[in-house]
Amino acid sequence: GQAAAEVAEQAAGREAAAALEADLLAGFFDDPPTVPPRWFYDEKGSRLFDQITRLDEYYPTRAEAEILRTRAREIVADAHTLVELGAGTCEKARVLLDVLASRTGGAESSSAGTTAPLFVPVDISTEMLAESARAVNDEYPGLRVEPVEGDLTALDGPLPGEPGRRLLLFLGGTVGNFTETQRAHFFAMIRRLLAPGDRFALGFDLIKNPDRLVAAYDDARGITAEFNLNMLDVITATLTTEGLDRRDFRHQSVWNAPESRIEMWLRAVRDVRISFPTLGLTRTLQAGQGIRTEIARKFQPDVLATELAGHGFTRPTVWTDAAEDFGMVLVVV
Ligand code: AVI
Repeated sequence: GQAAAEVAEQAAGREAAAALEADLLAGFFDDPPTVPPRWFYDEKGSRLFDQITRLDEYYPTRAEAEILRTRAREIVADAHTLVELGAGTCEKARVLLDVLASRTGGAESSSAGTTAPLFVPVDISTEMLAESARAVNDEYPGLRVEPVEGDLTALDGPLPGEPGRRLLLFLGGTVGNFTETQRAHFFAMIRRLLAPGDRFALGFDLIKNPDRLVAAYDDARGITAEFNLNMLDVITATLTTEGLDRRDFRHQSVWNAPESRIEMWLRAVRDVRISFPTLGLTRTLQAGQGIRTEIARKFQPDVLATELAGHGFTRPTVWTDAAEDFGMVLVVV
């Protein structure tokens, strides 16, 4: 009943506070201070990100959709299971699900003794996962849907589906939000999850004119600024803080050419002093000093194919959209 729900909510709140404390200890007291991007995504942050994907300035979502649309058959090929990491609303994978569902006899094939193709959305947000899995289930009666709840950087398998006929998807260019080390861990984890014959499709953003890159992360309507500043609200809602006030910060999007990445910063507009009583720690920032909240690495077309080869993936295919704004690499185990 209600009491049980409250207890569960309190436990989730304590867990979130502990996770945020660990993330702050790992980066907020460094120079520069950093907070990982996962703290953007409370309900409001997820809604703002959804708006970002439809902004004029934010081309990645549309460019990737173009690749998926034009290459859907090649990407799905003879896969029988489609696993999507960070599936969210499952919107991006639909054009691939269309192919997966159409190619099979649906109910016919199951009566013939073979199982229906399988879709496995993986996401950390339980509610969104349940909701979008239900929607896919209703829309594609010929598919089985088996949602998996989990942190996509720490999956330990085994993955559902027939080994050798699985296609793992990691879309949206989220790989760009990882550091080089995080990326190496991630690729090693993916390789462990997959079996010979399984394939992996990865969407990534391409290097381009810095003005366009900066604008994609600093739109005229200020949606991305609000998305960035919302992180401070998420922090104060998750943990007891003193002196942390979003009015003391402004959003900034910077192209870091040597690192080939966009960086999102929250710049202090005056001297601030932020305390975390449960950590017993205080951090001061002078006016102009910033907190780095996200990196978004942009790649040369072949870089990830080469990195993936180092992790035991073979036979890379690389596609881009017609404007060459965004790329996708497909590799085989
Ligand atoms: C989720 N990720 C791929 C987005 C990106 O483009 O790096 C997050 C984002 N941050 C600001 N705008 C979008």
